[in-house]
Amino acid sequence: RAPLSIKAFSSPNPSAPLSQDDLKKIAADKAVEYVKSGMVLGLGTGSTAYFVVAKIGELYNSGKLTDIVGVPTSKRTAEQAASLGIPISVLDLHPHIDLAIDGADEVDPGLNLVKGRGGALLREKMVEAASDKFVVVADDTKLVDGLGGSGLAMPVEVVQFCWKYNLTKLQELFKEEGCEAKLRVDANGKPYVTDNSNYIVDLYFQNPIKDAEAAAEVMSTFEGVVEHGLFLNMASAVIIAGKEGVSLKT
Ligand code: ABF
Repeated sequence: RAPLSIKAFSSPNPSAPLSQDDLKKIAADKAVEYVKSGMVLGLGTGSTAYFVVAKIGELYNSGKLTDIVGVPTSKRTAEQAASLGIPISVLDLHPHIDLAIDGADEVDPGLNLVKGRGGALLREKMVEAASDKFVVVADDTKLVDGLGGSGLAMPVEVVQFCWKYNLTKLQELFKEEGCEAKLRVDANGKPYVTDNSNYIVDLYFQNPIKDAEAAAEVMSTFEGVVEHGLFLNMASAVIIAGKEGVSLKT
């Protein structure tokens, strides 16, 4: 992917303590600076992407952005965009996306990502892979030395049919990382069902994944694995907001 040329760095006011939401909003606003009139936009999912869509809606409604189309990565983002009056579409009608902006769960030093804790990984990966530029927005809690290193889930979307079969295979694949695989459940203790009617197996690692590229390749060969949360070599840039300021990594 072509690198982005804009360099961004700013220092928030040190006297005013910033919440995690403030940081997400700062990163989101910075990312929206890349949005131009006439673009087809991949609209991400999650609490940081929420601020991105809100800002795009604000600019669109004030007439500062015109002639844009958003391709949402989840039903909830589609609802948010539609509620703001942003024109929305789907990949089948807009297979070429100029710019996608989305959050992430983990960001490593090579700008590789874990995504999908919000449950939208399949549509996110499809939309972001179809984008000329993919800008990630995150607060600095998302930075890790190695993927899987946060101790939080790395999601894998699987078909409902014999989901346990894949859960066992995934756990076995990552046994050296001390992986525990769990079926994601909703607030009622029922299996969480994605926008695409699949289940999610969450993988918890004691140690970061040794070879993420190899792992991604192997997971993709498992019949019944629809998509996994490793987004490797996809990000054009990552905008990270921390207490010290906002930085752009390309
Ligand atoms: C999406 O939202 C996901 O890929 C990721 O799971 C999540 C990040 O959420 P948040 O911005 O709320 O931390 O981008």
